[in-house]
Amino acid sequence: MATVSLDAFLAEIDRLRIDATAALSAAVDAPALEAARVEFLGAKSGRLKSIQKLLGGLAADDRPAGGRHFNELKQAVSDALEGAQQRLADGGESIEPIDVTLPGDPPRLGHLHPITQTIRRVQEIMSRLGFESVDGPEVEDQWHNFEALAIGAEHPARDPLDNFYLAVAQGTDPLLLRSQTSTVQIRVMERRKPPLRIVSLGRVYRPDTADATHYPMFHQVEGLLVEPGTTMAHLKSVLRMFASSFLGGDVHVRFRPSFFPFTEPSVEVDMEWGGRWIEMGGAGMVDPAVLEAVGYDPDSVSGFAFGLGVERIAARRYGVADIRDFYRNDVRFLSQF
Ligand code: FA5
Repeated sequence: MATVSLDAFLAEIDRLRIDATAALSAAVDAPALEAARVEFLGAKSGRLKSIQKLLGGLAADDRPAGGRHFNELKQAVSDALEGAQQRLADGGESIEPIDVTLPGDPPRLGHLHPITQTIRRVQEIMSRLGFESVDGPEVEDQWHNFEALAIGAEHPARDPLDNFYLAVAQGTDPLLLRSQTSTVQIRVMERRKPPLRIVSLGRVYRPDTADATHYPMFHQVEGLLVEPGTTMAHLKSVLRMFASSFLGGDVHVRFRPSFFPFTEPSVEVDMEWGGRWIEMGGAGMVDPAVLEAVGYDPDSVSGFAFGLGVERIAARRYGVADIRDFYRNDVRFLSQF
């Protein structure tokens, strides 16, 4: 009989325990389980039998310990066999049967935010009046947000407390988040010659306290038309046509004398809502000083401009009493539109 050390014997026992439990738990049906049983517990040439034969090669002192480990192994493999038999008798792993005839879970369909829908609708209406949609940057310099619009250095609209100025290196021109879309009028007139009909919709920012008609980030729709012979009558017709297309033929529009540094004369544009007048925006004839600032000849062309609050016209259209609801991200509210 070949001699064998106790360490080598115990290593054999460990390997067999691992192989046997893996094989028995992997058996998926009765023939596979029987094959595993024969491999490990077979009376003639099972692997347990071979290990049992090694016992005789242990030194006499090691034999009691070896025998104890062998018996434990035999018990463990027998238990694993019994567990596997039970598992197959119970019908294998418990797999939930799938009823393929049941209807599936339909994915919830989303849609565009009401403000985005409003923006697209405004662009569509204005394009039918010949106004092309253009974009401008949200981070602006002082020239485009103020100076070219005749808003001088001392004008209160430039107050740091009324704007979101950005931190820039000392000595460089301050930048800010634009406070109005009138910036785009300047950018377009600087690049192009009249005639012009453009509309620009985008975000603007003001440190206003949020309430039912104010939000610190909101959207404006800016319109600009520059053509020879343009008058206030054209401005009023375009705004009335826009209002009746967007809000319905029965909407009342009111023009109230006002002041903006970049239009002359200037008006506030109000729309009637539930017996009250709501200010929707400002408008006027482009001031000759602005036309000159962008290199136009105020003696040969004139133009009008307007800027309306998108949240307010959306609120009027959808019957929303508080514009903050547009930004609460409550799907129960948003899914209505
Ligand atoms: C302007 O911003 C001018 N640029 C409009 C203009 C354009 C005049 C072209 C002349 C020619 P005003 O500050 O009034 O004007 O803002 C216009 C509209 O933006 C307001 O009538 C209102 O509808 C909307 N608005 C202003 N502040 C807020 C705010 N915090 N939240 C929501 N809407 C606002």
